Amino acid sequence: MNQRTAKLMICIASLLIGCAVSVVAQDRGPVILDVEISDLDQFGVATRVGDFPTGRVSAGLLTESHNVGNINVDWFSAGTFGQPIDNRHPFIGQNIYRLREGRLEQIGLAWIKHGFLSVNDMCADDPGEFLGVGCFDVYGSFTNSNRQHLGPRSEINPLTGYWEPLGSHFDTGEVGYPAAFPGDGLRSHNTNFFPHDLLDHRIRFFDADVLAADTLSDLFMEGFYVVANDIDIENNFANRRLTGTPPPDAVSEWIFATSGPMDQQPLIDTWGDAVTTASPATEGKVRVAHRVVNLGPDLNRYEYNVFNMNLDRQIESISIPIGSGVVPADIGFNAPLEDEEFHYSQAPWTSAVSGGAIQWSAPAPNAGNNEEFPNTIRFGTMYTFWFTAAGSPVEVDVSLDQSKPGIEGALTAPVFAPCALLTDTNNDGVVDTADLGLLISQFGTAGPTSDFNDDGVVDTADLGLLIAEFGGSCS
Ligand SMILES: [Ca+2]
Ligand SMILES: [Ca+2]
Ligand SMILES: [Ca+2]
Ligand SMILES: [Ca+2]
Repeated sequence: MNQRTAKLMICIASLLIGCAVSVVAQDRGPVILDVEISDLDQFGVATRVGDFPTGRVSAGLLTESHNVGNINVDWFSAGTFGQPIDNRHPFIGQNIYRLREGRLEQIGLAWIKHGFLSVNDMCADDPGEFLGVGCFDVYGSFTNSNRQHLGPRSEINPLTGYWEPLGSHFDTGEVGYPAAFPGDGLRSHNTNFFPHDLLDHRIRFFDADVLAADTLSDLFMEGFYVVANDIDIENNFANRRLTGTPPPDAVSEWIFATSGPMDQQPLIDTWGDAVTTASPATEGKVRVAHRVVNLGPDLNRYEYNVFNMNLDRQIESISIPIGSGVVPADIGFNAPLEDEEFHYSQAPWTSAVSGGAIQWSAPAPNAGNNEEFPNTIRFGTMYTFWFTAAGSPVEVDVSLDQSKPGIEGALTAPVFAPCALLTDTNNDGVVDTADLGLLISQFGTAGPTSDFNDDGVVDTADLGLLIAEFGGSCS
């Protein structure tokens, strides 16, 4: 009889108090800090600038969290005016997306919401400065769009959940107005009103970007929690479909209703032919999804989405091998316009086709425009890339370059691309001696398959092209 069985036997014999408590205490196990997002609702418009349908709108959404671990989680307020700033609280992200031609695109995001005061619903704990075990805490759309609690996402390390209050937005104040640089750690910025404009820091989107959705039910909201030491970030993200009703006149507002239940995963996980986490993921998670859309005989559109879940190092360029035999057309890019993250560029990424790959990269920051950092993919944002091309899809690895310094090199993830090599005569995905043999057998003739430069003869020029690509592979 082992110790536990003996204990249970004694419990059964006594039939009374004390036994259950001692068994639970023995089996409590390791400390688990785990917060999940438990509700997403009320996508509410706050303000607009400009008349519908050519204006711009700000909004917030309701989020609820749930402590599913076995330890209380810090939920301290950042503090009040003139007092030391406290960084022991969660951070909450808010996003809006659309489907356009079936392609998922992010069209808006808010600055990060700083959590404060857990109401501790559905449990025995009183409201306070921690989220109790098993407890829930909710913020309505109005609270999540109150600029008193919204700060730049770039101030947060999403991997560790750390935020440095000293010199932060809350310490120094609104950009463009008298500010106490470099800051003193005491809260100086603590208002929802002036000097903010009508749209500042909330989820912001253009009427035109919503109207460009495939239908007004192809809209989605997404919310997520950043919590220091959370052992599982997968349950911190949720999305939900929205249906938008346009304003009845130029100065009224959109109304958004939820459509279906909350779905506890990042929205990118619901889209495309496949989604994977880029590897290595030791410094944070980046999701990559792709979709291949057949547009007609031998013509496909290739679409890629990159969503940064909690990589602090940020992504500044991507490269997809397509070989030398593919000519991409209709190359496209979408990113949401960020709020005025201090010193970050907003410039669209540019594309280039070279070296057997198609690349997109963030342009260098424009110092003349007071930019210090490129338009990187920061946590909680998704950038979209696409092109059309002939040829059949094959599996290749997309390469993602990180912006901030760190340990790991480029991240990779498997996607489909129309990879083809100009001198891969036998179409087996590699240029090797088999292709060389075919060229030799056709040398001095018109071909038919080894006249790579289309000048009517297979000669040393074609041999040079093959040698330059020798050993090349799409995978
Ligand atoms: Ca979690
Ligand atoms: Ca201050
Ligand atoms: Ca070959
Ligand atoms: Ca030739």
